[in-house]
Amino acid sequence: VEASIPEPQRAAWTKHEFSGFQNKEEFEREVVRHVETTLARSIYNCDESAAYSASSLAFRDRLVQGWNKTQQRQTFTDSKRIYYLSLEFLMGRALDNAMLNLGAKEVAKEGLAELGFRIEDIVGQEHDAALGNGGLGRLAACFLDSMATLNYPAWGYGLRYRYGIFKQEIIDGYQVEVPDYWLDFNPWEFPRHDVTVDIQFYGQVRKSQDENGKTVAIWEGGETVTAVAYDVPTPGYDTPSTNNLRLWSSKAASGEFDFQKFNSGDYESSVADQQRAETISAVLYPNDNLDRGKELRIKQQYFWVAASLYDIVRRFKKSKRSWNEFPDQVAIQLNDTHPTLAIVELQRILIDVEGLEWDEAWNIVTSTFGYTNHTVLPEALEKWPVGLIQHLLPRHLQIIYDINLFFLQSVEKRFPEDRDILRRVSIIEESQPKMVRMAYLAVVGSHKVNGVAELHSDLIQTTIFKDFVTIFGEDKFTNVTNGITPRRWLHQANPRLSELIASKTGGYEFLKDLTLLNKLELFVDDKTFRKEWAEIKFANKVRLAKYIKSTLNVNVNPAALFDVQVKRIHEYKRQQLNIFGVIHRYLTLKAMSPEERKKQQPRVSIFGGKAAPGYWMAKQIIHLINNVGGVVNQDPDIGDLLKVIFLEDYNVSKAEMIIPASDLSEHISTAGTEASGTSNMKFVLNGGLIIGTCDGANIEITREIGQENIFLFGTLSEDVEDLRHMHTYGEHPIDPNLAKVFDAIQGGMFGEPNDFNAMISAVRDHGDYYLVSDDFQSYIDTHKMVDTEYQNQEEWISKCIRSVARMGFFSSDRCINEYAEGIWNIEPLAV
Ligand code: 475
Repeated sequence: VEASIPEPQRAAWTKHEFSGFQNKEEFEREVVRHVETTLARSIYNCDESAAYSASSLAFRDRLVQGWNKTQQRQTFTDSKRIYYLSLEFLMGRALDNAMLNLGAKEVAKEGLAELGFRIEDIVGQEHDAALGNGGLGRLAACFLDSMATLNYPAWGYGLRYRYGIFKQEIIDGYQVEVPDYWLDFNPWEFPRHDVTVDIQFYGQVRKSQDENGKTVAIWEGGETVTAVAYDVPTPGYDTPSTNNLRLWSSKAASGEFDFQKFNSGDYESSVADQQRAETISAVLYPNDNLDRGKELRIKQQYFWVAASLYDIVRRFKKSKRSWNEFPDQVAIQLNDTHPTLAIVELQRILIDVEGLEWDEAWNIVTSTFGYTNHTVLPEALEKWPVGLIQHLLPRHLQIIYDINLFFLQSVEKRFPEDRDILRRVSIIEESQPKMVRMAYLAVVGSHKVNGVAELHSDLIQTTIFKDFVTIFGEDKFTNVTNGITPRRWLHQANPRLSELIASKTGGYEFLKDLTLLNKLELFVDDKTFRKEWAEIKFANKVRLAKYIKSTLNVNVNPAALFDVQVKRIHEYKRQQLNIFGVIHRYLTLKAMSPEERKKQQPRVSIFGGKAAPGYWMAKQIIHLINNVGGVVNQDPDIGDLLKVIFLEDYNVSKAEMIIPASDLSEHISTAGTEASGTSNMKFVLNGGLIIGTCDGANIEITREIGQENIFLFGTLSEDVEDLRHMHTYGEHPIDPNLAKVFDAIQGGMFGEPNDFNAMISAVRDHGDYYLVSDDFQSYIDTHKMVDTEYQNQEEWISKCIRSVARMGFFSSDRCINEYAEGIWNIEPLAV
């Protein structure tokens, strides 16, 4: 690296190498320097916000060291890189993570203390980076952490939304959405005003002849928007490796801030053009597991994909290799179908710009891409009207048609007697209007397709992609069960538990090899260990109880069983089943004599999660939860026996506080609907047990930790179809206990009954698609078992410890190694 500096200047450049702070003294010096110079503030009125800013800048300086080295090394060794394309990166806070990954949290803690601050308060100043909705976006963030920790040469590519997921406020029991403007002060991004790409939209395609007489397509006209790169360093744990997350921001192309309009005095309309361009990266679509088919959304997708590919191709071309080496240098992973246009865009670059033949180009394309599916819900599968793509990206539509033509020709040749198969597998759905099926395009254009848990990977191979398995063979389809980073979800969220585990497993090695947790099994019967374990859980519950008191002014008893369901609100995730179960519990308690009540296990039912702003039923569920809380929490007959809490604005940093405080968490989706779930893993890793259905990763968690350590209930996925059929065409009596719950709601016990008509009729009158009534009895029976088992605290703690000891499989490090070996074909590159 040094050799690239010309000899006469080399000494001057290298003698000034800056290495950030190395100890407490130097950390303090850097904080003070940043307060005074970078922030231009007086050190005599430095508040927590300024202390956060200065600490972040001090850590950022350190990150940049490793980041530059990592990038230089990747460039000089010219090794294969993985590019992870995701429309969402739900990163949460960065400072605490940087401190821990760099191993400098103690230094910072002591330094901040000497400067008069508590580190928790400083870390708590940070605004979450919330560029995601839920599971898919948080998975991308865990993957970045693992890819850096394992020293893989990896880049993330995403959009730099000006507004992340909205902030949720609960007003009179209703969700209200407030915009999340988060960029006021963001020390974690580096604007690269010199790294820009002009992205074309609209226009026309003209056929022409090149100098060899070959017909070529020329895409011209339309409008141009400029993508500007913003880089975010993403550090690994206990390694200098620091990868890059490149987020694109849109602005008007420089020629576009139109001098003609400007000169002709049309200043206002030229500003309007500017703003229109900036709209592309303005806001994250707030839908989880739902595709609404908005034009701006596909503009976002193309804008981001085209800028990223231009960047990737530019980097590849510097190596002067031949095009057939592209897949040896570049792997691109599609996080769901959102970046599927990348397949078309690369094919376009190769044939229209670089002049390759179709087949050669298509080989390169399909060897480069891998596609991860995250959902089988029909309403989430992306489809775009042909007419919209024709208008927005006319050349891409032609290429999509050609991809489809060649694909269908090959299918027809192989299955000449199947009259229906072409219609079924066509990338173009012959509906009114015609639609482009993005998942099919992603399958056809990738060399590997994976689901995110075993059941889900089996399901996609037997349902939505069944024909494609026949056509391409089983080897193209695989499973990579999701994982979570133990750095954030154990070490950062639950430092005391992490420390206790370290004391028993031989230090913090388990954070890099999570299977070392199995050493904990040796201590299951160790009295003092169990006591410390229980104390940590209790302390985490006390902290959450204080938070509940300070935000909702409800007193909850930290000795009660904390029963938690926090995730996006969705009918398939069945928060309605949970709240109906809570109402059943309330009715049961009310019907008891005071003596009988005294024998009951006290509970706190804790909910949290956002509803998509247009998802009316989900909002009704939130409203019911809040109204039930309003009644139950005031009821003197009930006291500590039951409290119902809705925590506002669930996000990554709140998850870090809530998850370690759970005794029991709920993962109760209708079987076959939750692709994997990842919070299930986080809860178990933090010493909580699960009540869940046989769905997603719950099944593999059960296999790993043992079925005696999990509370499973409900319909199995293979029986769901038959039950739904019965609901529609046969008898469908409502479960009698559920009917009593409905009566209570409709009798006005929880406020205006009409507010909840839709929730009840979905079950009673509209076929109960999510099987709430079918699963109700087994759900409440299983909760009864939970109550009984919780009374035996010794046995409960043993189950928790054994479960944690067996969770090694669910590290996202394992998951990334599987991708690296089975899909990306890349090797680690230590700095
Ligand atoms: C699954 N989001 C979880 C998680 O694999 C799984 C879809 C369309 C539009 C916008 N957002 C989406 C998802 O599909 C999504 O978040 N899926 C989730 O991916 C990670 O653990 O079961 O629901």
